[in-house]
Amino acid sequence: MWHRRSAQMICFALLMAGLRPPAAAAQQTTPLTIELHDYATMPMTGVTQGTGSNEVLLARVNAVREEPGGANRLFVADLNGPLYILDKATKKFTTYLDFDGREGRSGIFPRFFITSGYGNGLNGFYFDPDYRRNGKFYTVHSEDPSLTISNLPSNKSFPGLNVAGYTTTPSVKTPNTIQNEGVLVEWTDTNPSNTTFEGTARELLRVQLNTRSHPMGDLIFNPTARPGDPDWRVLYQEVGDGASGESRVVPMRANPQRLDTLVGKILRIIPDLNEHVTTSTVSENGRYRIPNDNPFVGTAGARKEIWAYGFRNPHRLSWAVDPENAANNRLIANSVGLHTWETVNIVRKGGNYGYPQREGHEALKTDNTTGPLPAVDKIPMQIGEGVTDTVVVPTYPVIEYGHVPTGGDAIGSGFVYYGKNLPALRGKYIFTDITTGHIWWADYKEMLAADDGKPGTMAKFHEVRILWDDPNDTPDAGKKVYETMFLINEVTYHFRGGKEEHLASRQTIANQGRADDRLAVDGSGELYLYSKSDGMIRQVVGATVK
Ligand SMILES: [Ca+2]
Ligand SMILES: [Ca+2]
Repeated sequence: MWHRRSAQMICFALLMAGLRPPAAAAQQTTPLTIELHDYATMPMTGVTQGTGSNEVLLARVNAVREEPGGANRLFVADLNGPLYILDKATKKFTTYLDFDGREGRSGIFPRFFITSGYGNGLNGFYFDPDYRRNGKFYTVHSEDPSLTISNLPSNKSFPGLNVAGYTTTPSVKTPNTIQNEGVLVEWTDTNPSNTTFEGTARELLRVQLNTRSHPMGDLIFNPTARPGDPDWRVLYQEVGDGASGESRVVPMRANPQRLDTLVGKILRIIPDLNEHVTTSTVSENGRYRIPNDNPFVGTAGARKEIWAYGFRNPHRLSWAVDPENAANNRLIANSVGLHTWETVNIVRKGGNYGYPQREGHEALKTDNTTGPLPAVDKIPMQIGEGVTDTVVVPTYPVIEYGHVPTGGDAIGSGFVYYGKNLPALRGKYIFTDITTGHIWWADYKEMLAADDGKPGTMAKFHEVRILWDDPNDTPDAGKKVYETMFLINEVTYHFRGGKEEHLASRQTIANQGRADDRLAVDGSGELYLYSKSDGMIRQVVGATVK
């Protein structure tokens, strides 16, 4: 009894002092096991024996979204170009659009770029919240700005796409050398009930990126916003830092912190020029509106689109919805770290997430190693090449894990589970590591509590094991339990004809290749897991704690 009380008091003292050590590794707890069912096999857009980091992936599936309104279709984006409609009943994929118009190919965009960089291609896809009525959806893709050919779309393979009047926008400038562009496009299908596109497209935004890493990608609408709410049909768009933040070129390195650039940011815009007309202004390029309540609207020299900043690669956004208390709803961004910390961040209006002066709960030094925070934990606000007199306290992640064997190399996506089928997952945030195929969970309430302004307090996270049926086994062999997705992906890669001995692309912690796993949710909040290495979509059909 005495010992227990002492331990409690020590814990209390640590907590009060803000000294609770960050959870760099998963906690030992009663394991949570999820059961996976092979749901759909993506058409192969990679090759079974190839070179480079991308073509060896059997399909670069990167977004799985359910058509709003309880329809029976999923829309699935492959970075290599196709946007498919997946019929949930027949599991049949239909190519709805194809972005790959490179070098005479049959797709839409002649400057489309996929060759290198893990995230380049058709990266983002999201439905307008009012899609059932307006047929609108949004995509983000990469283009090669060094090409001198036209950047106008072609409809040679998609005659229903009316390209008359389509014009591109001036690329938003990013300081220093440019190797990539991220392009946000609004599409309007006049007949959403069939499997073909007929209608128009409108370029909303084009952003310069310094390198081919960390592109513009994921996008999301607040799923709880309803007509009349300030957030109704307001788009949150992440833009990676284009690897500027790790550059040794000093002016480039500052880009994620600079409020006059769009890179290393999360943006908040109104795509429809007819929405929120009295509470917003029209953007510089005339294609979208900017809400008046964005945090830097009144800051001279700052881009008014910015909602939060100081990110490296916040490549996955999700919206945590607490069905019992709307005050707990949050936008969450998962950002891939440089050499040290992978992070889950609760996104605050105007928050500076510190990169490249912070990584995880530490300072990031100019030699790209991490160390203790400075005594005065503040960062000067930067607009242009100089800093301003304003200083801000950075916002810290709520979960972090290290580049260690019990961690991984690069955080994937995650979701707070709010579905009905898997009670064991309710209130839990479940997330992946891309390369190792680790899956973990954290308690969402702990994540909210860790969003306390203290760098050292983090939510704990816990291992998820995976029950899966190996197709190589005899039918009576039953399902086996796996520690991570890695072997499941490797077995399936070989089962589908993959000829490399191991999964492609060597990584430090995963060692042999990259599993490339991410989670998705459908309209009911049920979970799917998709993987590029083996080109599969799997459904989470069970979850037990024992
Ligand atoms: Ca249609
Ligand atoms: Ca904290």
